[in-house]
Amino acid sequence: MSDQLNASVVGGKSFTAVAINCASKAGEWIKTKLGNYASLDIKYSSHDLVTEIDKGSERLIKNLVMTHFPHHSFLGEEGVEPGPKASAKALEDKLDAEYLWIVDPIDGTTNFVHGFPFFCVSIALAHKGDVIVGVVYDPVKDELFVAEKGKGAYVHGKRMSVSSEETLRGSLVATGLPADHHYALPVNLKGIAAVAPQVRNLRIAGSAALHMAYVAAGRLSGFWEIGLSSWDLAAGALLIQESGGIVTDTNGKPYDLSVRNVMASNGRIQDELIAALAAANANE
Ligand code: 2AM
Ligand code: CA
Repeated sequence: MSDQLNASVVGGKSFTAVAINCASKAGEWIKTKLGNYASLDIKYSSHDLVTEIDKGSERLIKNLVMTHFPHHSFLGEEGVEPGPKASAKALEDKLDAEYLWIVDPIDGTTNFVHGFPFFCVSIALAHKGDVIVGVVYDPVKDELFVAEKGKGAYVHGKRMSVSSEETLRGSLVATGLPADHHYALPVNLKGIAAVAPQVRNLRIAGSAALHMAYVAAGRLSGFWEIGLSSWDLAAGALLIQESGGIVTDTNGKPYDLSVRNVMASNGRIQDELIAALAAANANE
């Protein structure tokens, strides 16, 4: 057995199998709670919501991960104080971990709260800061997106590859409307004004991780957003890289876990998208 294989199989369960198990269990549970939850908290602002379902989903995932890998570190959105400073600090504190699970228990909480069926569970495992497993599960469509570093990315068991669009003109591109209305939203609005006239059309569906999975699957040719956190991006970044796409920050710096302003695409339109943001002074 190779060292690589040894490292990723502990107690008979592979990292990827545990990630898939966690995402599908949490996703199925979340789906049963759609339109059926008791409490809603405002986190950072009225645009930043959390329900007891987010917290329950994270507990479920954390318990399962810790049962299999008690010595691994865990970074989940709901274990961190709200706000960009706290999320950057929480990642920094754990970046040295040998194995770090990075979890968004519901990405697209606002959609979940409103019954808009576009949200997912996002689970990544990083080894010494490098994402080696990424799983995104959309329970509404029962779609499981899975990537292992160096081994490709799959949806419904079929290998994914990014779209072949060469130009912005022919591209469907997504972005987000950030919850931070002081800094990130105004920047992204400038980007939207710049990019919208250049692409076939823009989509803003409210889940960064699912948008990233759609870039990996070739359904979107690009996605960017300002002011995200590691748990929004880690799994989706590996999905895209393993599907032949490119993930950088909005200035073109290669993706790592600290990236908050993301630009992801099929690779072919990456430079044009970054240039469009730069020309509008909308890349940070
Ligand atoms: P979330 O649903 O897990 O919070 C929408 O633009 C995207 O931004 C979603 O993926 C959402 O993830 C993410 N996001 C990042 N920071 C956020 C915040 N403070 N409030 C709401 N959504 C946020
Ligand atoms: Ca979330």
